Amino acid sequence: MTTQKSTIADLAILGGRPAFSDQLYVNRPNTPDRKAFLDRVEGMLDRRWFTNKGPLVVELEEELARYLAVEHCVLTCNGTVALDLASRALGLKGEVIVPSFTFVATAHALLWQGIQPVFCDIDPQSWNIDPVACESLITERTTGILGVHLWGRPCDNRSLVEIAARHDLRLFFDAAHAFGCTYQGSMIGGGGDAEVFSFHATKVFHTLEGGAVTTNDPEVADRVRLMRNFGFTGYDEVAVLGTNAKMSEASAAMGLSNLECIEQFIATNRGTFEAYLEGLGQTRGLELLRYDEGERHNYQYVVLDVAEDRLGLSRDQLMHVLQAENVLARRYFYPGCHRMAPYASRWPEADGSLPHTNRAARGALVLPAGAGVTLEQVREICGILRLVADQAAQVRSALESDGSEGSHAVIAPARRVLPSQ
Ligand code: T4K
Repeated sequence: MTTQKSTIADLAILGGRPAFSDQLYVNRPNTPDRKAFLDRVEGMLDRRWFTNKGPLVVELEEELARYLAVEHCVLTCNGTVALDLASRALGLKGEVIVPSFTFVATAHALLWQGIQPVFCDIDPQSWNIDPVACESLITERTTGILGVHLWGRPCDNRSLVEIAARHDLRLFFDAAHAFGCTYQGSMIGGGGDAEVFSFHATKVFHTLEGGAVTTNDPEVADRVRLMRNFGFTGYDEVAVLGTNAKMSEASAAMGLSNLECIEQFIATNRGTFEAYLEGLGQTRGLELLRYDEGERHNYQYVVLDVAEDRLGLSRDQLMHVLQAENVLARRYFYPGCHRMAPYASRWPEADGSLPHTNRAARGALVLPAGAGVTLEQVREICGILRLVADQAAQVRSALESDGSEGSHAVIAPARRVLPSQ
């Protein structure tokens, strides 16, 4: 059920009824054909083989390697652990250069291995790691570069490859957002020494929880495979330090079933993105991040860049307005890893060298999209955004005069939606 808004008095944050009776989330999980998934689960139950190199995991690794046009795909239990394994398999230590404007898992995976993440600023246009800034951060302790294809928009791979070669560094990518996206026409997955995917439930392609390391280097793939299973080379033989990073058969059943629907998921995402594009038009102070038409994208993230000086409202004020309407927009990736614990206290000097990161973290607002959001709802969200943008000064003074800036918000600024904690 929805409520049309025609004046700012209709806004829920100022006392009106919420536009949506149900909460609209950023990227609810996609669901495949149920029968296809359940049939695979039935087979798993019949076989009584639930994990440890089961046939569904093996099949999914082959299918994904084909889809991503890469030699090796090693599945793991999640993307964060896949980052851990990739950094170990590449022999990284000392310092690794990484953008701060990313999900905190990217930096955590390095520090978890005792590697210092050296935060690099982003390019203000692409919001991806800036190669020039990256090269200026290389020291004698640097062993690698970790790029992030943020929102699925590819890094400047060519420049990064050149820098890595010039300084004899390892190069790998966090491709958590980039499933089904291309760089210069080739599927992301075979770049650098390795790429790492997240197949978390909220990703366009998911395995409930899951991840993968993909690479064209057989030695890297072998090392990741060994480490993912405690380092076992035989029943009683251990060759290297390892962990348990295996994917379960139930996850692979979901992955195989989702892979059959991937083009449909991407088409839905694209439809949602285009509806936002059309619905927002040229709204002052609200710029929708675009995708290069020359590449393939998965369109899973619909990202607004909110320019407070042009809009007349801050990004956080706009987020509170939307959340009161049950539009659960998110501030990914606020405030930037460098401003989070434990990085902020250990490397406080990083803040001064990341102006573009700090600007992006102040402006980015990710809108509900993907499964569970209809085109009609997108049009209505755009209507609210246009209403607020048209009368931003009045909205701001109303919010600031009654102190209700955040008090009606469904999610308080620093809180996350944690249904079960
Ligand atoms: N690198 C990058 C660049 C990443 O973005 C990520 C993960 C990683 C590495 C690490 O990969 P993993 O280890 O996670 O495989 C979410 C995801 O948990 C996380 O995977 C993702 N990036 C990140 C960008 O978003 P939260 O803490 O914001 O998730 P949460 O619980 O708020 O859920 C997101 C939305 O989905 C909400 O709007 C609620 C809805 N939801 C969520 C779940 C789990 C559902 O409707 N159903 C569900 O089952 O991190």
